[in-house]
Amino acid sequence: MTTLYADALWESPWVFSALVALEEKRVPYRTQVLDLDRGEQRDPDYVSRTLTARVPTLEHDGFYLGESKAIIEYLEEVFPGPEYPRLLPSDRRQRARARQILGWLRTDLFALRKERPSSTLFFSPATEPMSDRARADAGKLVRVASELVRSATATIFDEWSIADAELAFALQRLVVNSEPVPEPLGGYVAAQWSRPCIRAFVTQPRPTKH
Ligand SMILES: N[C@@H](CCC(=O)N[C@@H](CS)C(=O)NCC(=O)O)C(=O)O
Repeated sequence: MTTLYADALWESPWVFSALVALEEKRVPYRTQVLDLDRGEQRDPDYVSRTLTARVPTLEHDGFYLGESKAIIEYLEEVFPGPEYPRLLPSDRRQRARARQILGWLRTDLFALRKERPSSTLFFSPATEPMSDRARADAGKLVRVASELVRSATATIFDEWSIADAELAFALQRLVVNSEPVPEPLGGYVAAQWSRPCIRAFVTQPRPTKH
């Protein structure tokens, strides 16, 4: 049996990535939510099983694995293409580039991520204007995305990959907060957002946020 441990608000970009990966692979799984505000991730049993005590965590046949990128790589190995839909490109250089994008989205754009948090995608938009640093991050994101995305219906590589989902999530930080996003990026985000594996995350029932 496979279980994905997720935040109860369903707003974590890293839970997003893990759930999209499971959906894309079309493997049966269940979800278990943890209320992070109440510290449920610090339950001693969860801590000892998961090592790093965060979400997402994947449990697969008794093996607990944290860190979304590790989860993606694990799912890709356990449920490999072409038997299962791929999460990463089959071409070596494209696969390396996809890993570059995943790594970059986890380690850069901090001001944008702080001022346009993922909660704004699913609850309410930001009310404060962006700082110069967040604006610089937004400019970098748009520049990189414009290099990668050639048309609204295109994918970054020859086939869809998890990098498309994560890039669309990052761009949504601008779209939902009415920041200008040039075409074809706006159309690309909309097209990605209608993909069934992504809809599965977007349509998760969420509690009301206070
Ligand atoms: N690098 C990790 C980030 C995971 C992460 O930041 N998880 C947050 C929720 S978004 C969390 O579990 N926070 C609770 C805590 O650290 O106690 C990944 O990619 O999975």
